[in-house]
Amino acid sequence: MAPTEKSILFHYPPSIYSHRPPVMPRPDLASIGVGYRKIPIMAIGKDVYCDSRLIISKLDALHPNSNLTPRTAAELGVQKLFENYSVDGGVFGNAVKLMPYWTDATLLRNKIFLDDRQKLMGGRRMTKETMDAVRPEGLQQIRQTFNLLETTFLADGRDWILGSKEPTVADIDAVWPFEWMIMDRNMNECLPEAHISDKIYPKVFAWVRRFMSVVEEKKSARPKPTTFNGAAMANLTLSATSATDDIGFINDDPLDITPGEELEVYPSDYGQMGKTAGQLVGLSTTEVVIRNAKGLNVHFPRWNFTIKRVSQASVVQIPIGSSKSIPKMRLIYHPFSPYTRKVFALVHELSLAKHITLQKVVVCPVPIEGWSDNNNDVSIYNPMAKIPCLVPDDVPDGIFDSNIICEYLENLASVSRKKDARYWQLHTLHACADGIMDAAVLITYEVRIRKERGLFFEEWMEGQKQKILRGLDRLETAAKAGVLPQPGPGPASADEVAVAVATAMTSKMAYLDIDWEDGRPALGSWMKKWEQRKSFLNTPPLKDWVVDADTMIGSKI
Ligand SMILES: N[C@@H](CCC(=O)N[C@@H](CS)C(=O)NCC(=O)O)C(=O)O
Repeated sequence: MAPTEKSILFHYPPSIYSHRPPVMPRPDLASIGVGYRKIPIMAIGKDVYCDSRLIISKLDALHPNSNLTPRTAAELGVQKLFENYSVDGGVFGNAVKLMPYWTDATLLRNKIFLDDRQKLMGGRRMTKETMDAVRPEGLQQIRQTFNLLETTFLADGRDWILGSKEPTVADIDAVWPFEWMIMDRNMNECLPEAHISDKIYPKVFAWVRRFMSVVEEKKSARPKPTTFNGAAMANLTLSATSATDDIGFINDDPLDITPGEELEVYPSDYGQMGKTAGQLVGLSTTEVVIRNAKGLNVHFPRWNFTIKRVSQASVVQIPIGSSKSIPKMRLIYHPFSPYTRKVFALVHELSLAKHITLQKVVVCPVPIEGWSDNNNDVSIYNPMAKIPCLVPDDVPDGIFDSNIICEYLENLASVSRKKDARYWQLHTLHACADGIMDAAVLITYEVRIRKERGLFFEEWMEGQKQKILRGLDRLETAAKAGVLPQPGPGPASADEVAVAVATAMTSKMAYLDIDWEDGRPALGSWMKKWEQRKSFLNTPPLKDWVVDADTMIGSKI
C-alpha cells in the first residue's frame, strides 16, 4: 500500500548525491536515532531510507508505471550497473580527486567542510598537496568514464542511455557525477580543456545539459517542496502513522542473522563511524531494515554496507581449537548461589561443560548445621569458604571469586575483546549485577539467619533493597540504550550472563518483595530472550545441576 505521508529528503545543496553540506545536518539525524552520516537520506512516514541508490529505487517503485522506469529486465540491469558504477565503481571517487582547490567557489576553501571530510575519511585531510598528488590519477580515470559513455551508450546519437524518448532512472543513476563535474559552479575548472571538453566528448556534454534542462523544466512545472527545520521534521517523522514498508525476510542468508537481533549497519567504504543500531526487522538479498531506538525503520542497501551483530562488534571469539588443551575442572557450587550460576552459565555459553565436574556443597558464614557443612572442604581452596570455587587441573590450589573464574574461562575459550567505550559500559554492568547479588545474599542472611536470633536490622535490610532497585534501574537504562547486546547465536560474554542471572535471581526470592519487571520493559524483553537460552535452562536455581550423568559427583567431598 502506498504511504500516505509525503517523502522528506535530507540533503544539502552542494551534495551532488542529493541533487544531491559543508556542514551535515547530523543533530537532525541524531534526533531521529540515525547514526548514518552521509547525505542524502529520505523519510517516508516511519521509514528512513539511506543512500541515494536505495532512495532512487524506492521512489521509482512508488511510481511504477512512470516513464522513468526501465522497460525491460535487461534495461533494469543496465540501470543497476550504472547505480554501482557511479558510486562503487569509482566515478564519484575519482571526480572528487579533481575538485579545483584553486578556485574561489570551491568547497575546499571551506574549513568546516574540510574538517568534516577529514573525520569522514579516517583522518586524511584534503590539502593542496594531497589534491595535486591525486589529480593525474583521477583525471586519467575520469577520462575513461567520459570515453565509455561517448563511444558506447551514447555513440549512436541517442538522447538517453536506454534509447527512450524521455530520461529514465538509468540516466539519473549515470548522470549525476558528470553533471557535478560539468555544471556545478563549485567544480568550475575541474576538467582541463586539453583532456576533457565538449569538443572531445560532445555527446556526453550534450546529454548532461539535456538532462539538466529536463530537470529545470520539471522543477518549474511542479510546486516548490516545503522546507522543514529539524524539529518539525523529527515531529512529523516520529509521529507518522501509516504502515511501514515491509520488505519481508529471507531465512537463508549467509550472514545467518535472525529477526529481532540487535545489529549495527554502516558503510563499508568511508564514513564507517556513522553506525546506526537497531533490531533486524527486514532482510532481502539487496536491502536490510533495522528498527532503531526511536521506533523508526531504517533501510540500507546491502551492497557496500556492513552488517554486524552488536555483540560481535566488540567480542572476537576464536573457536576452541585442538591447539589449546583444556584442563579438567571441578566446580564447587550450590544451585541457589547466583555467583555459581553465573559461572556455570558461562561454562555453557563457551561450550566448556564437557570439561567440568560438579561438586555440590553448602557453606555459610555462621556455623549452622545443614548450612555450613562444607565450610572446611571449601576453605582448602578458598580461605573465605565461599562459592563458587573452580579447581582446574592446571591450577590445583583453586580459583575464586566468580569474576576471576569468568576471566579464566574466557581466556580458555580464547575470547578477546576490543576494550572500547561500549566494552567498559557493559563490563561495569557486571559489577552492577554482582552488587545486586551481594545485597540479595546479605538480605537472605538477615532474614534467614539473623532474624531467628533476634538480630534482624530492618533499616539495614531496606538499605540493601534500595541498592537492588537502583541496580535494576541501571540495567533497564542499559537495556533501553542498547548497551546490553541482544542475545544472538554466538556465546554471550560473562558480563551479559551476570546481568541475566542477577535479574532472574531477584524474582526467585519472595522475601525481597521485588517485581523487577514492573516499570522495566526493556530489561523485561531482554530477559524473555535470556530465559530461553540453553545456558540458562541448564542452570536451574532450584535443582541440582548436571553436566552429564557420568561426571556428576556427590555432595560430599
Ligand atoms: N564475590 C564472591 C561472592 C561469593 C559469595 O558470597 N557466595 C556465597 C554463596 S551465594 C557464599 O559462598 N557465602 C558463604 C559465606 O559468605 O561464607 C564471588 O563473586 O564469587
